[in-house]
Amino acid sequence: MNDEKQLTEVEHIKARSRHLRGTIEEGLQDRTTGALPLDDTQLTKFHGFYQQDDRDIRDERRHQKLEPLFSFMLRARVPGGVIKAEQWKAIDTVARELTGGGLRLTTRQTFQYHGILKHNVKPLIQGINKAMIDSIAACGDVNRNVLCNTNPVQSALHKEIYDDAVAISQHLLPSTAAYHEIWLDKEKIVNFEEEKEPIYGDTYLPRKFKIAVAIPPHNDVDVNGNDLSYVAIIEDGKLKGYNILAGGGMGSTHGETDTYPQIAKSLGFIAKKDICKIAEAIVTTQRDFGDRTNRKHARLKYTIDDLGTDVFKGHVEERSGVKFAEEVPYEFTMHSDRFGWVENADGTWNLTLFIEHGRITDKEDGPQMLTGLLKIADLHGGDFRMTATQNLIVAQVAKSKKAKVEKLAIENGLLRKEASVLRQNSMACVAFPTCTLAMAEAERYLPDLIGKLEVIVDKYGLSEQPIVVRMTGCPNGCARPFLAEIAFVGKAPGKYNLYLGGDGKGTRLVKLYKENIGEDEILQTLEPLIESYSNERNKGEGFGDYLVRTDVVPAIYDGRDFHKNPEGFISSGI
Ligand code: SRM
Ligand code: SF4
Repeated sequence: MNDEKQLTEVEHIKARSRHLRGTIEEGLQDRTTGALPLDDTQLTKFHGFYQQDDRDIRDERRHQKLEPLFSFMLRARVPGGVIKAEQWKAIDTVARELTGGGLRLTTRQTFQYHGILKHNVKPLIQGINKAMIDSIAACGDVNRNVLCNTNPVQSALHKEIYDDAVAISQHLLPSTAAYHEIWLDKEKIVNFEEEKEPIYGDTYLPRKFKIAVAIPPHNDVDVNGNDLSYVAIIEDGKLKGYNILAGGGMGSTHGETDTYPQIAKSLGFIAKKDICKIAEAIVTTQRDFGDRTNRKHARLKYTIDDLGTDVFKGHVEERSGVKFAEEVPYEFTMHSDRFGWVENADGTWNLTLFIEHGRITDKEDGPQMLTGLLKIADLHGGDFRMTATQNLIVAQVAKSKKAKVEKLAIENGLLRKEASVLRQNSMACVAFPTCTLAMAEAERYLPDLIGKLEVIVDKYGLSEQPIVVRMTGCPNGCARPFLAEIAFVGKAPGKYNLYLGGDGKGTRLVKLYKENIGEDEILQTLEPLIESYSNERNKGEGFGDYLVRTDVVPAIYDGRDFHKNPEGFISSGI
C-alpha cells in the first residue's frame, strides 16, 4: 500500500535507527547543547520522552542569541494507572531531585515529569526503574499506556479485568533491548541483525496506538478516544468476555477537513482467552495497512474508514484465527470520576481526589500537594490509582486510617470541598509553556474560565448539574475535547473554537458551534444556551443532549460527518 518513495521522514528515521537506538547515547554525551540531534528526538519518544523548550521565554532567548532553553518531558508507562505507595515515594524523590519540580497526571492514567535537563534523563530513568516503573513505549509509534477502569481491585472481578489490561500491555511491548542498553546499562547486543521485533517489525507502527479496557456502565477511560477498546461483559457476576471496538481517536488539524475525530466501531464479541490474539492481529493489520506516507492520515481510524469495517474485520479474523461473535448489548451511563470516599467490597475505602488538570506541585505560597501525597503514601501503605481524567484515587485505605488520610488531603489542598461540580467535570491539556504544538493556553486558563462559567450555571440553578467541559490548546485533542459536552479548542492565543453537543457519556462527538472566539464571546454565547437549558430541559436530560434535541447542533456519531451539517440543518452558531 505504501509507496516507498513517498514514505515520511519519520519512517526513514525508524528504519535506520537499529531498533530505536539511533545516536541517542552519543547525543547524551554532547555537553555543547541542551538538545539531542533532531532524528533522535523522534526515537526518544519510544523510550518515553520528548524534547521541549520553555515557550514562555523562547523569544527572549532568541533576542539574547541563546539556544532555546531545552529540557525533556518524560512519561511513565503504568497500565491501568496503579502505583503502590512505595513506588509513589520513589516517584516523589525523583521529581524533587531531577526535574523542574512536581508531577503531571495525564489523561491516560500515568504521570509525566517536565523540565528534565539532558544530563538528568538517564539518572531519572534509573531512579524510577528502581521502583519497577519504566517509560518503555509510553510514547512513539507503538502501543502506549493501556487504560483500565480505575477501581480494578475493588472486587475480584475488577482485579481480573485489570490483570487483562496489564497482560495486553505486556504482550504489545516492543522487543528491542535498546531501552535497557541505553538507560539501564545492560550489555549491548553484538549482532543487532539477529534482534527481532516480531509484532512491530523494523519500522514499528505508522503512528501511535492506544488501548482502553472499560467496565460498563463506567466509561471513565473514554473508549471512543482509543484505537482499540475492550468493553468487559459481565454476566451473573462472571467475566464472560469483551466487546471489541476499534478506530476511535481525537486528533485533527484546523482547516483540514480530511482529518477528523472518530468514534470507535464495533467489531463484535470475543472470549477472554483471545484478548492478546486480537490485540496482536489489530496491531499488525494497522502495521501493514496504515498510511506511512502521511502522518496526519496514519491512525487506525483512517485505515478502518478507508478499508471499510468489514474488510478490516476480515483481516483481523484471518490473522488471529478468532471469529467475532455478535456484540453483547451494554450501556455506559457514567463518564467522570466518583469523588470522595467509596467503600470497597473488602471493607477498605477509596478516596478520589480532584486534582485540577492533573498538576501536583508544592506552591511557594499555596498548597503543598506533592508533600501532602508523600505524607499520605507514608501513612497508608495501600496504593494510588491515576484516573483517565487526571485525578488520583488513594485506594484501599483501612477504615482506621480514613480520618488521618482525609485530614492530610484537606490540609494540603488535595481535597477541595469547595470545587464545584462543573469544575470537577472539567479537563484541560498541558498546552503552554511546555507543549511544542500549543496554539492557545489550556491548563493555565481553564480554571479561570470555569470560575466565570460557575457564575452563569449558579445563576440558572444548575450548580449541581454535571456538564463535561474540556479544553485543549490545539486540535490534537489530548484532553479528548471532542467527546465533551462543551469543548474549547485553541486556535491562537486567547482564541478558541467552541464545540457543543457530546452526550456526557463519551459516545457522541461534538460539533463546531462558533469559531475563533475569545472569552467575552464565549460567555455571551453560552449564557443564553445555559439559560434555555435550565428552563426547557427534560427530567434527567444532560446539556449536550438538550442542545441536540433542540437542534442547536446536530448529533454526530461518525467523524466523517464532523465537518458538515446534515442536509437541511441550519446552525444557530456558524
Ligand atoms: Fe497528546 C501530542 C500531551 C493524551 C493526541 N500530547 C502530544 C504532545 C506530546 C506534544 C508533542 O507531540 O510535542 C503533548 C505534550 C505536552 C506536554 O508538555 O506535556 C501531549 N497528550 C498529552 C497529555 C499529557 C495531555 C494531558 O493533559 O494529560 C496526555 C498524555 C497521555 C499519556 O499519558 O499517554 C495526552 N494525546 C492524548 C490524548 C487522549 C488519550 O489518548 O486518551 C489524545 C487524543 C486521542 C488520540 O490519540 O487520538 C492525544 N497528542 C495527541 C496528538 C494527535 C494525534 C493524532 O492522531 O493526530 C498529538 C500530536 C501528534 O501525535 O502528532 C499529541
Ligand atoms: Fe499540546 Fe495540543 Fe495536546 Fe494540548 S492538545 S497538549 S496543545 S498537542
